[in-house]
Amino acid sequence: MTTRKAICDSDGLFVYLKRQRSLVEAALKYSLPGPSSRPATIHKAMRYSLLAGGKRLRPILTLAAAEACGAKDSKPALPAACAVELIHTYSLIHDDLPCMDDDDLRRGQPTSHMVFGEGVAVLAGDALLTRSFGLLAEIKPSKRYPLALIIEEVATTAGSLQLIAGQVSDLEAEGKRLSIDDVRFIHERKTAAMIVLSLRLGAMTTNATPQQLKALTEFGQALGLAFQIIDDILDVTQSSKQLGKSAGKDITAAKATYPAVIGLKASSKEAARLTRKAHAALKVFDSRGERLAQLANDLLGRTA
Ligand code: GRG
Repeated sequence: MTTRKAICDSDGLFVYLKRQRSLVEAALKYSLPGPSSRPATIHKAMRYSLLAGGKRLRPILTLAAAEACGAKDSKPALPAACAVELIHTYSLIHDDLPCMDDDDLRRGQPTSHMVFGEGVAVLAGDALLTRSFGLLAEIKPSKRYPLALIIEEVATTAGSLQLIAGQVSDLEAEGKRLSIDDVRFIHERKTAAMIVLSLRLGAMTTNATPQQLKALTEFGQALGLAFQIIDDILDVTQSSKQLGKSAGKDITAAKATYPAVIGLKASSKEAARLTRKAHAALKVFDSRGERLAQLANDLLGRTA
């Protein structure tokens, strides 16, 4: 049996991430109509935001979850991995719109509406979300998880009870004094839900056992919250150049964040505590959970 140490040594995280990113990038390129498909503007806009880089965290988590559940090959999980990245990119395009966060920089380049105008940016987001369901239809369902169940889960996560619930609560919270429970409510929906979904899709396409699915859900809940707390911290401590998006916006817009409510030091401690909690959830995977554990550590230490 492969030991934890053997997995780390055989392929360092840096090499692993590079390989997984290029796999995801190649699949994303083919996931959309070509840039000259008529009308070219919408397809250019979709590709502009989707192929602008980004960490590709969510699809990488989908693939890593599949591996943790025993997948020998990334292929069966790839349509789901691409689908979560399309949904994530749609949410970024819409979040940047003047009627939302009104941002002009994303993934190190001008935001969609700055380049294509608001109308096309709204439609590019809509079209990415719609296309994600087309990709889900390409999943070869495993025994335990029929396609209808997968689609229902994605729709619920991207819908008014999770992702959009987080965004609405975030908009309504601007300028208000919130408790840490209120901030957690927003972060769990706006950020953690998509991270949980990414992991669960990897598990479901690999016919995970209920125990494995539960463990990945717990891992994702803790990791997702830690990820957003770190994002809040980086917004205060890093430059726009470093982040590839506008830094310092949370304070300007009086956003509900962990540092605003409990301070920077306590926020860092909470992110570290949640990362330890995420690690604990991986117990059931033994050495197969090592990649996910490494990813959680990497995210805790990230600077962009
Ligand atoms: C449905 C309009 C609409 C919004 C949904 C997800 C969301 C709410 C808005 C996106 C903006 C935002 C600040 C979300 C929080 C999650 C987050 C930290 C996103 C950035 O994710 P990264 O850092 O980005 O993984 P890259 O560019 O690396 O993919």
